[in-house]
Amino acid sequence: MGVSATAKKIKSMEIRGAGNIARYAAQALKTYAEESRAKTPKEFILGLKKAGDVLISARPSAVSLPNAVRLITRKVEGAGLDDIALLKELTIKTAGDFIEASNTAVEKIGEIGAGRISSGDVILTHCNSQAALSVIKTAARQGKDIEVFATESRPWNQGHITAKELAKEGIPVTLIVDSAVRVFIRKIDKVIVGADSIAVNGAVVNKVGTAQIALTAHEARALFFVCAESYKFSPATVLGELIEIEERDPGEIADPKKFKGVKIRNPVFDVTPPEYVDLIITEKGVMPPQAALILIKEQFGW
Ligand code: RI2
Repeated sequence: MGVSATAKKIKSMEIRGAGNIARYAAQALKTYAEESRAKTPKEFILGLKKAGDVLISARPSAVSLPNAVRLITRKVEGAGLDDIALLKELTIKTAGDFIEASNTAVEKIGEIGAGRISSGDVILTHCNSQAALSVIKTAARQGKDIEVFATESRPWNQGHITAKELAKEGIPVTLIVDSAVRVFIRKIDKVIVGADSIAVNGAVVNKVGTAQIALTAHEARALFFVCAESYKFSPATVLGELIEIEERDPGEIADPKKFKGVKIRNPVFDVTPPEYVDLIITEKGVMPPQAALILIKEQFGW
C-alpha cells in the first residue's frame, strides 16, 4: 500500500494500534522506495522525507509512528549514498528490519511479561493492545490458569476485538463497560495495558480511560503493568515537549445534530501518572516508570 492510502487508513483508524501503525508506516516507506521514479539521490531523499511527514501527520499521539519514520529516514539520509539503487535498497532493508524487530519485540514482551503472571491471576485489560495481549496469551499458553476482564473501550469498542481474541484462545474472558471497572476491581490481581507513548518521567499515554483504571487499581492495590516496545518512548519529552492528546470527531460519540446546544468532546487518549504504574514491560526487560530516561538515552541518544 502506498503512502497516502496508508496515511488515510491510519487517520480513519482502519489501521490502528500504536505498534501496528508504526509497522504500516514502515511498509509504506518501503513501497515508496520500490515505486520511486526519482532521478537524483536528492530528489529521492526529499520524497522520502515528504512521505514520512504525510505518515507522521496521520495521528498525533502515538510516538511509535514518528519514531519509526525517523529511524528509517535518518538512517537512509545519513548513509550519504549517491546512487539511487543503493538508496532504494537501504530504505527497503531498513523498513523491513524495523517491521521484523517490532514483531519480535511484541513476542519478547509476551515472554518477559508472562513471567510476571501467576496461575490463578485475574487480569483486567483496556482497549486492544497487541503487546498486552502477547503477555496474556503467552501466560495462558504456558499453562497458567488465568481469567481476564476486558473493558469495551468506548467510543471505538476495541475491547470487543480483545474479548473475541481471548475467547478464541480459550482464555476465560468477561466483557464489561468502561465504567464498571470499580465494580470488579476487588477481583483483579493485575491490570495489563499497552501504551501509545511513554514520556521521560514515565507517564503513560494510552487509550482514554486508562488513567481512571490506574487510579482505581492503585486504590484497590491491584498491580498496574504497561507493555510497550522501546520505540514507544518519546525522546522529545526529554526537552520538555508534551505529548499531544488526539481529539477526534465528536460524531464518534454521538450524533451532534441530536444534541442541539451541547458540546461533545472526544479525547481518545489520556495520561497515567508514573506513580500509578508498577512496571513497564519492554522487549529489553522490565523497568519501573522512573527508569524511562535511561531507556530513552540508550535507545535514542541525546
Ligand atoms: P499496541 C491503541 O490505540 C490503544 O491505545 C492501545 O492500548 C495502544 O494502541 C497500543 O497498542 P488505538 O490505535 O501497539 O486503538 O500494543 O487508538 O497494539
